[in-house]
Amino acid sequence: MSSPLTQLASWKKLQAHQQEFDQKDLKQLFFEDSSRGRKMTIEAAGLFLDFSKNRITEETIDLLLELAKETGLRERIEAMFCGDKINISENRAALHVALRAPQGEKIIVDGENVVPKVHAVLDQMAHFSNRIRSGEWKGHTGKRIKNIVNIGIGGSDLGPVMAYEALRYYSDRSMNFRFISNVDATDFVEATRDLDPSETLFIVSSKTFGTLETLTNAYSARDWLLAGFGGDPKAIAKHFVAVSTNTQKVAAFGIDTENMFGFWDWVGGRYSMDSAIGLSLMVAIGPDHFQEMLAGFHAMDEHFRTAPFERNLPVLMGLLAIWYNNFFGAQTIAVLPYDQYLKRFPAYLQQLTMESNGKHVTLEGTCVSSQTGPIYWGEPGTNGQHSFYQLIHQGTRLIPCDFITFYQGLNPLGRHHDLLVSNVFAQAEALAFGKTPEQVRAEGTSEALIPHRVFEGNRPSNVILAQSLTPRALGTLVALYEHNVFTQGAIWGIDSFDQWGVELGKVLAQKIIPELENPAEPKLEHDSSTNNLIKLYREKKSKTI
Ligand code: G6Q
Repeated sequence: MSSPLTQLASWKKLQAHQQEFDQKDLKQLFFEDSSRGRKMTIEAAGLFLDFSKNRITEETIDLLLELAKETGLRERIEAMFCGDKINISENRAALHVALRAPQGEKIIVDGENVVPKVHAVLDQMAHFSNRIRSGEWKGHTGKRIKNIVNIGIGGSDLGPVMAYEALRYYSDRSMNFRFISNVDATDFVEATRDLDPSETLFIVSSKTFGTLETLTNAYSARDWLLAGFGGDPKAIAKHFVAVSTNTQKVAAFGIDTENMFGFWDWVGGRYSMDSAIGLSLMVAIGPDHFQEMLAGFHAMDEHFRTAPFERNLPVLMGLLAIWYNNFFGAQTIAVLPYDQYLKRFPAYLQQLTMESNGKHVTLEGTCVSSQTGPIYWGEPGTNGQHSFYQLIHQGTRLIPCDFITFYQGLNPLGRHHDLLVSNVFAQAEALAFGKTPEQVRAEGTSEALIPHRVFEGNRPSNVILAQSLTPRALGTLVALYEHNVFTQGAIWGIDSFDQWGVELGKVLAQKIIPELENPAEPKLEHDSSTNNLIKLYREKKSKTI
């Protein structure tokens, strides 16, 4: 068994090195090297990263690279790209990179080249999307489909909805796109209340086709649709398609498997938005834009696989996350997109990062020796500035921030874009350099108020810029975070591709469902709190209000 991470020579050196930062702040680092702001930048695959406002020196990078070497990051990357079964607890490959591999590439899983299969499904998706978009695909009564409703949850929802919102600019505005995920009926009712069943198509997206929330919503959708067609089951064929790996269950639900779009067990849910799970997105933006997005993903994949680590965007961002998480005790990372179309990006990243790296055992099954996955969170700027930024600027916690913005906005309007981007630069500057008591005093502030108005500064951030929010840029950005997460997981030596932590609650819910529904008083054998809550709910649920 390999020695614990915290015993590695590079880890110990990083611990010692971190102490130096008690004396050195960002202001001093910039003062010592006036070219820092230009030097500590990288441009790759159309993304520009300024990482100069981090609490690092060149030595920090060297030591972090040493850690990457000692933990075998290069070998882990190769293992992923080669289709090795790196998801060891599920005995599967994690091959989302194959979803965007160009035709002609070879990626072998269990002796089979999977790239042709990927392209066959992409062609099937394109054919279907074109038929819907052109109006050739008609509903049961011959009407054109105007409403697409994706039913899915977790990885089968967050990616499609994030990407649809992100690329809405490119979407067919004569159509409506809705996403239903929650088992709370409100989600279903609100998403369908103004829709005409004869113009509506449901895409039931579920890798397993066994997920409680998705199947409950799919059955409600079927009832809703049949009610609109006087109960005629023939209507299903024109109004339901499925995205899944489970043909049998799709057929059992009553969806013609001709109208099923497949993918494979080596695509993890949270890594699936560029598989058939992205079907609703492809209908929205069209196959060509979808292909452009895949090209963006692929460009970042290539960069990640081939660029030297010191010039490698995802590797550097992953190492910086480790630096703050493990050596400064930072518990969270804020992702702050300054583009309204990216409003769902932080929510998407929450799953990608925390389901992947929220693990407490190593690949060998022993307890990790250090903290693992930080909490990712965020909101689009500038809105966040008027709510939680206070804590980032003046609170007691260290919160590294990723600012994301574009040189050009998609909706030019007066001064808006300059004002937006000025806020990115100003926030990063304020966080890094703050405001000293002397500066506050010089503004004529009374002595009593000075402590309240001081900004310590020395708060780290990355600034990520791209030309504009194109499908390609979105693909590149998502792949950047996928590989950033991979880098972190590889350093910690954990399985970033399983998610056993979501299982226990699901199993317990299955036991509780009949205890809530059974007309006869059930014999409850939970703890006293759960028993009491169940009793209370049973008592109150039928009360007239
Ligand atoms: C993601 C997880 C999880 C999954 C959902 C939906 O990595 O596996 O979020 O995507 O539980 O699962 P199905 O697609 O099987 O319905």
